[in-house]
Amino acid sequence: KNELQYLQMLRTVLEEGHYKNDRTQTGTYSLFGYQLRFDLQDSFPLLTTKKVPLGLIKTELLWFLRGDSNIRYLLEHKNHIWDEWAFERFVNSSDYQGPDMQDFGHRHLVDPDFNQEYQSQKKQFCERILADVAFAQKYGELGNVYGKQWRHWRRADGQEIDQIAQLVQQIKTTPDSRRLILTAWNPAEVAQMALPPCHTLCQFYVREGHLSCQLYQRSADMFLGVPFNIASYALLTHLLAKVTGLEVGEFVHTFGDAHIYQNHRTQVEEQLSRTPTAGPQLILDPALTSLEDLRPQDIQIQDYHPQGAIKAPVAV
Ligand code: DHF
Ligand code: TMP
Repeated sequence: KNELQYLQMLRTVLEEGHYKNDRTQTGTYSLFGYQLRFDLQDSFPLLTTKKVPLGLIKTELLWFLRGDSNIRYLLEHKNHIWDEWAFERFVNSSDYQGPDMQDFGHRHLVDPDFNQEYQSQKKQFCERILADVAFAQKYGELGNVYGKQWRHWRRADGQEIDQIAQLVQQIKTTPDSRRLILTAWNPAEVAQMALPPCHTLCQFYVREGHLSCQLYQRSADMFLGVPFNIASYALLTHLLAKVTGLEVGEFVHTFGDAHIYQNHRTQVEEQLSRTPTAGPQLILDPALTSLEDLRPQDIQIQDYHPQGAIKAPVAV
């Protein structure tokens, strides 16, 4: 029943969404304000109506939890979900000497010759990030996105705030607190970010030994980003529950601008024609006691039997 809610929301956004232009000039069907509730006791909310790669969700979350905002770590783990936003900064810089990549997000979709050139340049870019530390420091960096704000929020006096460490401490010592907040939205630094945080703020809540999480997502790509976001925050809730000795409760997902890109329409219709099956179970290494020494292999999924992947272009 967790997944049916997501599918119902997809249907609603497609049928009742208002056509709206957007920053990427792709065009969307959009609704403002919506909420889903996932019971984390029931199953782990990884969609079964299309294959969602948990490996990429794990390494992205571990990257946030490391306090890292440089794509080098992601590339080392063969995770390419953030490549375009780092590449965009590089091709707009004076260090880039290759063929014109202006507006690559659109042109690679409509011009096959350009697409070949673009794929080759992006591949060279990723190889250089892995091979050249100085280059990676300069162009692998996305600006002070999620990880930096979570673990190294800079105060005016130069000191840093580790929101994750504080959160773990507060959940343990004052579980009834109404101030269990994790925020990535730092108004002083939003302008320098490659992409201002989409999952902007979340709040945790403890009742009768169960930990719940509510996320406010200001902008939601319903087909591509949201299945990742649901699994990622469900996983974060499980991890925080594990290290604070709690059970998991609910994940409440609250949306601002919820949209389906116009060029995802046939993919969404394909997904809506499928019937969901029972969700998988999450298995965390029983020895896990802290978020500091977490490794991808400490997180496993059992009984995940999804239908085939559905590819769609990401709007840059
Ligand atoms: N921009 C937009 N327009 N939508 C997003 O969802 C988005 N997400 C970002 C960064 N910018 C974004 C970070 N998260 C994919 C999933 C999540 C994500 C970025 C990309 C994605 O392309 N998923 C594919 C599979 C990718 C793969 O296998 O490498 C998918 O089919 O789910
Ligand atoms: P925006 O900054 O103009 O809102 O564009 C961001 C796009 O990326 C928008 O389509 C939402 C999408 N997105 C997600 O849905 N989830 C995510 O985790 C990220 C990073 C982006």
